Amino acid sequence: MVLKLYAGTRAAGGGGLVALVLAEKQIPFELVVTDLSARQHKTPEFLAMHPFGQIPVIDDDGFILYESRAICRYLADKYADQGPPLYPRGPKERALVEQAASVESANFFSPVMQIFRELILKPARGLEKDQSVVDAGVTDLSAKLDVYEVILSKTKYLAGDEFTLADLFHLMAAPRLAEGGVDIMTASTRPNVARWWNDVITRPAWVKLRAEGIKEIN
Ligand SMILES: N[C@@H](CCC(=O)N[C@@H](CS)C(=O)NCC(=O)O)C(=O)O
Repeated sequence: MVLKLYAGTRAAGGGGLVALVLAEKQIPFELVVTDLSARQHKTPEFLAMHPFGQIPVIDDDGFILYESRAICRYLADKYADQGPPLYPRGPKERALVEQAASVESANFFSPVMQIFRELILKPARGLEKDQSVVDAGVTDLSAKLDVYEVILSKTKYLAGDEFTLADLFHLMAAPRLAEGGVDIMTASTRPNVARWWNDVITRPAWVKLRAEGIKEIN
């Protein structure tokens, strides 16, 4: 049975990450469009798959998995032999991916979401942004990116010289900060971060996903 992805159609958030792994590795899948505005993620059937009632979820021949980063790891591992090696199997190489992925979730994601909520989510809901919250998020994220600049002055990507899940996880929300007027990822004061970010956001599979939305692969 073909793998099912429960997500929206936009390449955004966790659904976007999973769709990118599927695209990079050309894994066939069926998209089960889950409309949050219709609360399709809170039905008893959906909650039986994902007790927190969120997207994305996959159903791989009866194996149900939620949490986008866990899904990405599972798919990249299962399909290790096709497409780019997003999740290397050697213990040291994998540990370096996990190190950079932990940095993403512990250091990067929180200030990105702080800015994202104010600049993208609140206006979309007709709410006023709080500039002081944006400023605090930018200060926090800037300090983290100063460290990224050091790391990326030594390697092409965050876990070495290959693009891996650790880089991919940064695409959860940060690509939309520029839309909100925060061009922090490509600031000229951090040339290595800017080089890395431009490389990541111009990967052909990501550009296609952003332009066309999530499309099934047969
Ligand atoms: N940590 C989760 C976050 C999932 C998440 O927040 N999904 C959002 C859409 S991007 C959602 O389902 N929101 C509806 C809700 O939480 O009720 C993951 O990475 O999968």
